[in-house]
Amino acid sequence: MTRVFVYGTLKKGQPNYCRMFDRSNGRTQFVGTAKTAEKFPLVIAGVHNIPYLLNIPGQGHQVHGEIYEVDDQMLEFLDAFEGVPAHYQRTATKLEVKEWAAQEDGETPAPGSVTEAFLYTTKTYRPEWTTLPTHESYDSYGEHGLKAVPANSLPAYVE
Ligand code: PCA
Repeated sequence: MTRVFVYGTLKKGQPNYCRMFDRSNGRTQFVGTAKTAEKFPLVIAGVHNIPYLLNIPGQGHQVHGEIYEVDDQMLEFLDAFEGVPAHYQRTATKLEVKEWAAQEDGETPAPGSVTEAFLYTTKTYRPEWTTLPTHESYDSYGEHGLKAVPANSLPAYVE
């Protein structure tokens, strides 16, 4: 199992959450909520209004999201779905735990403790995206009005 931190359309209540729980894509288990230990610019960009975490540590906000454990099949699905490596790259990052779900096995980190997981960041962003407003917590249905445009077929991030 691999830990993945999601901050965008894969979060609970967001448009692609269901994909992580489609058993034909693999298996997923919720682990907890967290925020990135470092700041990153989280912007909404492109014709599909997609959230992108620009790989520029130290700028923007500590970004809030959810940690899931996924099996190899789901990890492969997510990598393909996120357009790795052209659109996003899967990178490891340190996270500050907010709340941890009770697990049968393994320890329960205290709120505020640091853990690690993979997340989808991008270095292949357009230069002008660095001037977009940054968000602390993504919500496709938020006041910004930039609702994510559903992609019905892969690749999801054709510009
Ligand atoms: N999906 C991934 C990266 C951005 C997106 O919309 C996520 O939710 O973390």
